[in-house]
Amino acid sequence: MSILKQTLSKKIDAWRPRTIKLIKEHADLEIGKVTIGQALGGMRGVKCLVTDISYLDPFEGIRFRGYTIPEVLEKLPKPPGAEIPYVEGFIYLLLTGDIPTKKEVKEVMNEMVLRRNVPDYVYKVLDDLAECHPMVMFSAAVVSMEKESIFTPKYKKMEIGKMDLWDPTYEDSLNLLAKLPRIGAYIYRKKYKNGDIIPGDPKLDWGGNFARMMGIGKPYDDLARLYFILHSDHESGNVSAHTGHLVASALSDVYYSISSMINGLAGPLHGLANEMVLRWIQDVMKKMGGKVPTKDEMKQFVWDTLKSGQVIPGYGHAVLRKTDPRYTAQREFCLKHLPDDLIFKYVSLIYEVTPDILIEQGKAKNPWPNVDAQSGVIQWHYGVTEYDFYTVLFGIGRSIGVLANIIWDRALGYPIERPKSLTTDMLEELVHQQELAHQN
Ligand code: HAX
Repeated sequence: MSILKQTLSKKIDAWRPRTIKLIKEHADLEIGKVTIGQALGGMRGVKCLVTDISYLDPFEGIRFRGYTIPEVLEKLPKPPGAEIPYVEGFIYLLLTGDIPTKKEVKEVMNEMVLRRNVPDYVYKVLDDLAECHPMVMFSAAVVSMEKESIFTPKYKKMEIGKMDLWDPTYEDSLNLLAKLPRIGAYIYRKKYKNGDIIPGDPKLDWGGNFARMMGIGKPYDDLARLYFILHSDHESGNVSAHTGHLVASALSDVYYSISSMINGLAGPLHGLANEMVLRWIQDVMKKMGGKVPTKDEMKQFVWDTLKSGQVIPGYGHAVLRKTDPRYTAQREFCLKHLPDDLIFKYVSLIYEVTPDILIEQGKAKNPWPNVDAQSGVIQWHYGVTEYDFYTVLFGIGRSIGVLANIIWDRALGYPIERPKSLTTDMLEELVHQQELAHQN
């Protein structure tokens, strides 16, 4: 058994008594209340999910297994000559909570290489869907591999007990993760580069191999590693993570779950926002004839967008109440590698003017930029100008966090998810009862 799987197995054994004790002895302890505003408002702030993979503080931003983004980037082992850590080490961290040694990372890397091979029929699916949006191709490719699941036949044959369900889920997850860079790069080259497919190199790490198969030179390998790490997880309640968790809670295998996760990510208020940001900037650029606008001109574009009833893509967040540290990490990459890029200048100018405007408008609870405000510009700089593709990159990264969550969901025996609904009549009756109580 690999060091990763052994370590994970030990961690699971040590963790289970904590969850069991909480359920057995403290199940009735209240952790919050739910208001009508929350029930009708997308469940904002309702505390009803548990994950230990990441935690999102509204003012600090994301921590992965307790580590901030700068800490993750500093502490994890890096490939020789690289600025950004191995994604394989980050996978190890999310699964076990431990910072791996170089040896442990190498072992995950070797395992990924062994599991990389994408079945031929997946390429056929992708070829047949090449006219569709890349997210459709991505989702279909993942679900088409369902027949590779190790979990599903074992479950059907009743070969495993509930406490062991995590084991085949782990195997499925690593098998799927290992294939995602190949699938992503194939979608890109098939759709936008005349099907000129570049083979992978088994000597390369997950991120480095993705950059190679995309056909883009350094430092795109570091960018790929950074991008996948930053987009991996944002605790459980966002649409993609929650969808993956929800579908998996029915004991659907990870191929069904991750395909569903991808479908949720494809919404313009979620993962597709990075595409919308680039579309919006390109539109402004066209109107400006390619020149960088003045501050006042940019303010006018932002106001025009708001007045036409549109949102400013890349700004606002359901939980965060400050600039997203994932935005900051990418901004730092831009300041180092592409400070003079024209689109980066637009992005910086938008950052200068937009928060004040959103505050003045007074609607958005968070006027600050999120991860999507910054991610497209870097891709564009390195030649990935087909912004339809950006959310596929997000989805490859997000799979890392969602799969880590699903493995732990199974390990801790989380049940099928099933919140309770009320009717509008019932809510009105509650209000009526409260009004009567006040009158008496
Ligand atoms: N521009 C203009 N108006 C905005 C806004 C923005 N960027 N963000 C929020 N608002 C508006 C909302 O539309 C809402 O208006 P109505 O009352 O008229 O419906 C009001 O402000 C209150 O919204 P909120 O409570 O601040 O925000 P929500 O939690 O409802 O929504 C969103 C969070 C991220 C969906 C929202 O901020 C948004 O639409 N942003 C633009 C799209 C975007 O960048 N999405 C990516 C988010 C990060 C992510 O998940 N990436 O995958």
